[in-house]
Amino acid sequence: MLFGRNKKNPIKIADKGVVEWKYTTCGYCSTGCSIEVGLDKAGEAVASRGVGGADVNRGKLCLKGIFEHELFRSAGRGKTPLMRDRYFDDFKEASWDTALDKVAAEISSIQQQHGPDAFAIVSTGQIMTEEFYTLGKLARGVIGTNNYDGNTTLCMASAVSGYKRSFGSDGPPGCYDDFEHTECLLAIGSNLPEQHPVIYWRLKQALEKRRFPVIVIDPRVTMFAQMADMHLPITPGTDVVLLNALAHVILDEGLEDRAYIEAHTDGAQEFAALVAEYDPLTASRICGIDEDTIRNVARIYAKSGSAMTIWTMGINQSTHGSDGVVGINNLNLITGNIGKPGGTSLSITGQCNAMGTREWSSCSGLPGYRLLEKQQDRKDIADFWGIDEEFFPKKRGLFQTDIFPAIETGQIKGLWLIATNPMTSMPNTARIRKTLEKLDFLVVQDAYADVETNEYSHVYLPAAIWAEKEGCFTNTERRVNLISNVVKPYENSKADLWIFNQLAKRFEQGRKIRFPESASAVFDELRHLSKGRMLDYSGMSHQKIKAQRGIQWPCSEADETGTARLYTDGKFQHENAKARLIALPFVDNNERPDEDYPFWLNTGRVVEHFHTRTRTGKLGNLNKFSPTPYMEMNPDAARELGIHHGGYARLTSRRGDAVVMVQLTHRVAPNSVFIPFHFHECVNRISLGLLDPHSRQPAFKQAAVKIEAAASQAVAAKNNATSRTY
Ligand SMILES: Nc1nc2c(c(=O)[nH]1)N[C@H]1C(S)=C(S)[C@@H](COP(=O)(O)OP(=O)(O)OC[C@H]3O[C@@H](n4cnc5c(=O)[nH]c(N)nc54)[C@H](O)[C@@H]3O)O[C@H]1N2
Ligand SMILES: Nc1nc2c(c(=O)[nH]1)N[C@H]1C(S)=C(S)[C@@H](COP(=O)(O)OP(=O)(O)OC[C@H]3O[C@@H](n4cnc5c(=O)[nH]c(N)nc54)[C@H](O)[C@@H]3O)O[C@H]1N2
Ligand code: SF4
Ligand SMILES: [Mo]
Repeated sequence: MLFGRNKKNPIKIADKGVVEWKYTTCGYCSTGCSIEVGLDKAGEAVASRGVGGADVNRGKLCLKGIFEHELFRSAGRGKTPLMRDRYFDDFKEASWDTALDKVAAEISSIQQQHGPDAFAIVSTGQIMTEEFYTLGKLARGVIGTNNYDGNTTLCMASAVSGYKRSFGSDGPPGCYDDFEHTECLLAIGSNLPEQHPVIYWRLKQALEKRRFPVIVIDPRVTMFAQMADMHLPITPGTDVVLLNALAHVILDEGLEDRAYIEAHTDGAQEFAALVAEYDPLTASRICGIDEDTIRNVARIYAKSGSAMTIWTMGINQSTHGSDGVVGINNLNLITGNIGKPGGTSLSITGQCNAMGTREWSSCSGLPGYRLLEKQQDRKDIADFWGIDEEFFPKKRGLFQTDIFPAIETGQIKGLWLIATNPMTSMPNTARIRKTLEKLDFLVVQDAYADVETNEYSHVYLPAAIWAEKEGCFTNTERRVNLISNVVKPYENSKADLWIFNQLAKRFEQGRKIRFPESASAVFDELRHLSKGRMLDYSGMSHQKIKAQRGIQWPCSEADETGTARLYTDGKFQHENAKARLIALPFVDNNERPDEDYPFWLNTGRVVEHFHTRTRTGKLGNLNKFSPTPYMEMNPDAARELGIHHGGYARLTSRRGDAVVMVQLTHRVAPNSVFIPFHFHECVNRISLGLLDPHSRQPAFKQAAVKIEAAASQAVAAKNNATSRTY
């Protein structure tokens, strides 16, 4: 016997028979880990491993990355184009030519009958930068609709808007290396250990070398809150009040960096006058954090040699999302914490390439952070593409969250969805269903044919996924990294870049503009268009990016490596090069719990799943750890309602209802519940999603619900019915 009674069973790592490792970058979250995918003798992807020499992850991966190679052959992938006349008919298989001819013909016919903006395009944060740029060229330069946006409106729009208001441009100024230098970390509405596990690991590594205070602001006791030195369980949706109060204490006690404020900011007086109204006592009654804690946090932050703030959806997905971001920037400007090691406002991005779409897709403007509103920017791009400048609109069109209501009212007749699944990810599922049913024409371009939104399409275009293609992603810290091609596209699916190029050929203007076929040729256009600009790519190439395992922009032709931080010279992107301190009066406009709907509904994510589970729902090693729609509920609240751990509960809001399994936990307060949004026909049936006035981002984190015990699992199964089987 190999294993005698006294011998331990040794851990053996299965030999997967890898004969070659290929370099790529993770396609889930925006951490941007470098991955190598192992191929066996037959060329099948059989393993994934972290890349040791990559600065981002230093050999580590989280559990999603470890199983990423299983994606390529996972259930539900689209094999071939599909078509039907009405969305409730059966699909018929079609050739690529037939399907693309149909899409082009429908776009032209809708635009001729109802005007160019009656056809809308909604894309994603999950395709390559070269694909984004090409889609932008097609949408803005060829098709010419102004109703073109991305799912980043559900995700990063508030960060973008806040950066623009404060600094004059989008672009996160900091980087992960700031953890190595900071003397105080404030984390607001971010569950880093679950949603960006490898950034969290970088933080833990910094803390092992040198202690500094970690302060977490989140209504829930997340894993991050548990490890923090201080946890501030804020009243939902009131972060702006707390941020104003922190500034109040700093100015009141003379702890600000006066020299920095005078040299580099505008608006200090109006700002000081507004925050004077937010004394800690007044603020505590709104945001639920006691006045001594407010004073204490303000002093720790302002007295640190350098201090930084990170945030994610707890800030962005709010009716005060953009203001929350500006509030964070205000705090860092008055304490002189922008552009220095360990001093920064670092928005933790969501999707793998949410940054790439912000930089290059033309969704909100034109490539390279150019604006439709600026004549010179329109001219630059029109000249480079070889078209008439007048073809561009002079201001941006509708955001994603305004495109859907415009379909509802009949202003928009046709829609093209690329790598996004609004049937599960948008608030108020019943309303979205009705909206999609109204469309004269819907084309869904997705790697998975079983994505819920496809139930309403007329044409389905099967896309290749992740490392079946090649190109770049930009991560949270502005690092451009390379996805090299690892395996061939699944069955008859095609790279998004190929699909965009083929479609361009079907329009007259598309034959006038040049559409390079390879990702590296597209990349050359990005280098050219970014030369000398804030997001300079001109010193990068696919080879150089791979050799350095990612390069942070700006990287000019003269640069060997990229740049870790922005605004190190205190010069900002507003015309007078100053940053703005902006007064933020708080308006209490959320749906709040009341007698009829007594609980706060909070929504978010779990570590095992990515978004609407098109991918992670199919991978055994991920789905088996989190297979069921569930709700975190406080045991005291549950007892009063006769609800049990492991039982089922029905939640009702003013929009609809949902049934979930109950997990009793003190992570949530007695008047709050938390539900992950990954499951179809679940929490977005009841969410509200009021919009932020600046960013148009939905407040997914605040709504009011009532809760009752549900009779049995059968009810749950009926209510959560999905068209998928696993
Ligand atoms: N495993 C996994 N990782 C992911 C993703 C995924 O789906 N799965 N998605 C990626 C994407 S696209 C994104 S955008 C990020 C999101 O990453 P995170 O924003 O970190 O994740 P969420 O769970 O959406 O929300 C974060 C926290 O906000 C808190 N919150 C709710 N309301 C408030 C409030 O009013 N104030 C404050 N201060 N906090 C509040 C919630 O309690 C929650 O703990 O994750 C990325 N990483
Ligand atoms: N209640 C609630 N709702 C939320 C949130 C929340 O916190 N709470 N968070 C919001 C946020 S931050 C986000 S980012 C959104 C995400 O919402 P969605 O973007 O709708 O969700 P995903 O499941 O990521 O959809 C991406 C789709 O792209 C497909 N795909 C992947 N790679 C490729 C590719 O290379 N090409 C093509 N063509 N398709 C591909 C996938 O199969 C998948 O169907 O959800 C939002 N909704
Ligand atoms: S932390 Fe994000 S980028 Fe890194 S392996 Fe996990 S999902 Fe991928
Ligand atoms: Mo996101």
